[in-house]
Amino acid sequence: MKRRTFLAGGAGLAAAGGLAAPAIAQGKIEWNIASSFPKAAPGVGTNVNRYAELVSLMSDGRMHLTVYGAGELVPPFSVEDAVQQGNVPVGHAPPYYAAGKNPALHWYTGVPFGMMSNEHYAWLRWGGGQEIWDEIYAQRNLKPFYSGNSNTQSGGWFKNRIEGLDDLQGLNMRIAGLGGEMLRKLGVNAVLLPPTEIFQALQSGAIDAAEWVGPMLDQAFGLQRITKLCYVPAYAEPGAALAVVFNADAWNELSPDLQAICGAAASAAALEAQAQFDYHNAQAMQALKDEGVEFLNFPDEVVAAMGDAWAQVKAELAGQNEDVARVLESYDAYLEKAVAYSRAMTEPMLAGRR
Ligand code: PYR
Repeated sequence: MKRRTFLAGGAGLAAAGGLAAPAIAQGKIEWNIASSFPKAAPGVGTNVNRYAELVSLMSDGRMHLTVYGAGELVPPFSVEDAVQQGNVPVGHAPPYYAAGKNPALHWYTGVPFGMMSNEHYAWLRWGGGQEIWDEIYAQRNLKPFYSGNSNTQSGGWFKNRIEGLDDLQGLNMRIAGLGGEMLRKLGVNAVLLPPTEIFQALQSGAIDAAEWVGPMLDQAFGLQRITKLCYVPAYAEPGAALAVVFNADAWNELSPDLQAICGAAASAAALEAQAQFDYHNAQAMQALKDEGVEFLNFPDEVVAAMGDAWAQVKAELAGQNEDVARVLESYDAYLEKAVAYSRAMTEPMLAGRR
């Protein structure tokens, strides 16, 4: 692949359609960062804004990232492609929005019945997950960083009650990630719409149900104005990670101290995001209940069928490419121990709370 220059005169990006500000002026790096999400959205939008702010503060203004939200520079599901092609040096997206390129990317956002946010970061940081991620992304000239997690999501907003498996047949549902593949096996017509189209599609009747994130973001997007039935938790998305991704040529042109700052800013933004989701999801859940929303659990037969369907999806994907096989081996090795640990520590703790 032809290498693109990001710093020397800014010619690379300027030539690519003027999408970015000139890369360097008087020693100052001025780059754009394109997000998959509306930049005013709580959680996902806060995360990219805070990342850019931290980079600027930590570099004492030597590096400035201008944030562009969903669709402002590139469409929400094309962020990683745009970064790979060098049309923008940095992106912000959940890796599974690019899983059409490689299904292994699903495990870098979240998978059904998989890791929750704390476990996911533990795997990335200490369990070898980041090393495999770096290698997979290097194939596409990208350098990824974990920048946060929504924590366990809501299973979806449904227009009608789900009392058994029959109620899923033929249901048109917006859902992201491998949860969509899992539900397809149970008769759901799963569709992936960009976040900004969910409200309209649910309101118009184009879809009968929608999974987005969790109480804070679902409330911000107004889903409670369309239906009062919200099923929890999302077995499809026990956690969903966000990432900041650099074009590797751009990354390699940064000085070591700026590289360290860009990495540390992602970790700091991740910690803040986790706290923001935890705090405001709890607030929003109560506010939504006060508005008449019912938080319901999926019936046992539906949960059991989802588990079986997920086992099938996973078995089908396992043989698809070497990256999936490597990720699965590493991910599942830690997940097994993490589940045993949380059964011993977290579940009794939660059960004992009054
Ligand atoms: C979604 O698109 O559903 C996310 O959770 C990010």
